[in-house]
Amino acid sequence: MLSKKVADSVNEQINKEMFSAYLYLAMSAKATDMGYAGIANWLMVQYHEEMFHAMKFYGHLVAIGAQVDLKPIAKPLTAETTIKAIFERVLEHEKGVTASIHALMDLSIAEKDYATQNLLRWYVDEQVEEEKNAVEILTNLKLLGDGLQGLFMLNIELGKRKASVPLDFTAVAAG
Ligand code: OFO
Repeated sequence: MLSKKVADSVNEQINKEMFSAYLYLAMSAKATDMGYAGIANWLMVQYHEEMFHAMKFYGHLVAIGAQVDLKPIAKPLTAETTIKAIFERVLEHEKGVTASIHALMDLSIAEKDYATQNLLRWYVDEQVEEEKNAVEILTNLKLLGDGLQGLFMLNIELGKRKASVPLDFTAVAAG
């Protein structure tokens, strides 16, 4: 059984993952508006990844018999006007998520919640990957240049990304 503190924090984290999904969906819409379908594809895949992260936490609460307590999702503000600024925001956002996963791990250790610690190890690894992906895209932007030619190449590259998580969350949500 989860302690109340851990259950509350997992519910908060579900909200953060849902917000992440919403943010990437808004960014994807923005990239589409700007004419970059490939970049919009990468951000849409990221939206799916974040929904999967949220539902994996949801499944953990279900499996352990703790209450799911969904909270309102904030409006994602996307003031960025360039592709480079969008990916800088992606990296900054993921660093914030990493910090909240680590805080949740610290709490689970303090509460001697071994099941949640095991689950969180998956998220710790996932965050290494998420930050690495954003850094790689920013490095490519530096190498290719963020002029029209560079963005054209990046658009083709990011258009190849495919979802690596199931798009039907029924199984993961069942815990
Ligand atoms: Fe982007 O890793 Fe979840 O939030």
